[in-house]
Amino acid sequence: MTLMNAHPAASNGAGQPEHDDPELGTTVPEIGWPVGVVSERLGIAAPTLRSWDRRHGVGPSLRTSGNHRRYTELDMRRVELMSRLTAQGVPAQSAADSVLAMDARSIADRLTVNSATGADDELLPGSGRQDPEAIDVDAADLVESIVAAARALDPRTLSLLYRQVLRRRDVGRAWIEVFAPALRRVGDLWREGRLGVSAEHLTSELLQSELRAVVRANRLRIAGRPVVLAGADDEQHHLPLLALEAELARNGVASLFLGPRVPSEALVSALRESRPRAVFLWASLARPAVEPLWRDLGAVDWDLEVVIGGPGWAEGITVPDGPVVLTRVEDFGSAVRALTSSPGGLTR
Ligand code: B12
Repeated sequence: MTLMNAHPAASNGAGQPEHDDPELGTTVPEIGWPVGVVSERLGIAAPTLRSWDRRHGVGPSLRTSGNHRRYTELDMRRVELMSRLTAQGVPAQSAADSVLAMDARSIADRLTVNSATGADDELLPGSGRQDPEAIDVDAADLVESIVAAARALDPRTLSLLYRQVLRRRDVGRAWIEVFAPALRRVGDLWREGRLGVSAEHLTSELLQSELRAVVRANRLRIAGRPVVLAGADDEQHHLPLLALEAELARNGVASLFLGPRVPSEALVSALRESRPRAVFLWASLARPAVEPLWRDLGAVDWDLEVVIGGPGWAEGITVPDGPVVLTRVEDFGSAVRALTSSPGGLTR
């Protein structure tokens, strides 16, 4: 295979690639790496690598005679640093500008500093510790980076971004400022046919594990009678429940997490067994005002606050006379307040 250098100044004129070795300070011949190997070695999806090359000029500086792209070791270091910066939420173009302005030594130094502090994944999200290396990036840029990583089906960057967000913000702010807007963008792109269902699944699956990590990190704080969290019957969306579970855990409030798609009968029987003071029910998809659940709550014989949230709940829901109080909440903060304070509902 003959390799040609895309930057003529760096070629030895014999088609033999060469580069300045930052360690040795000399010019030595080298072979380049194809995109698949770089992708595997650095854990960055090949479409992301191609997009960084095409859109931002951070890519392979060599080409084979067959015009296949080949990365040098320095190209790979550039890409690695670009990946770390975008994972911290730095917009791709700014990350590319920084990386391209740095010489080999500065790139190597920067990568060493980042690995030494374990900036990638050492600190537990939501544990109260903050990553001193993390840059406090604008929420809009983080949303953009999350959506770009979702579209590129890039799990590593997505996870790093989620962790980065949770290191700098508590769960409530993270949800309101970054996660919910990113989810809405993903949902809109999916509806317009501009993003596949696999990207939507990846976005939500990885977010689920990061939110659960917050619960794990706070497990020693949690005590007391749990509140119940559940999705409405046939309702598959349950990320808001996971975000609530995480924020409640940070506040030391225990929850009994029943997950998505909880049929009315199963819910009422779990409520009767655990006798919580409050239950939160989420619905994204539209539901009728009259459904078995509201009638079945007639079986409740203790003071129970039923808090409902999400765009799916109909107007005009009524619950049987008795100890059940129904409260509708419009946002994350109100849901947390309703579940952490003593009962007192709005409608009946
Ligand atoms: C992730 C996702 C999925 C994942 C769910 C994974 C999971 N574990 O939750 C998967 C891939 C499984 C999925 C499946 C489906 N999905 Co979906 N999904 C989403 C997505 C992108 C995010 C859902 C979410 O968490 N939303 C929560 C927050 C971010 O959004 P919100 O509800 O609009 O927030 C409003 C309020 O609720 C409030 N708010 C925000 N956060 C919080 C938190 C709390 C606690 C409170 C009280 C309020 C609150 O603020 C907003 C108003 O300003 C949404 C997009 C969207 N806009 O929601 C689509 C979306 C909800 N899905 C949609 C659809 C159509 C489906 C499917 C029917 C697709 C299909 N044909 O199979 C199925 C549903 C199957 C079922 N029976 O439930 C549509 C629903 C349209 C509609 N209104 O009917 C949406 C809106 C996408 C779209 N733009 O069209 N989905």
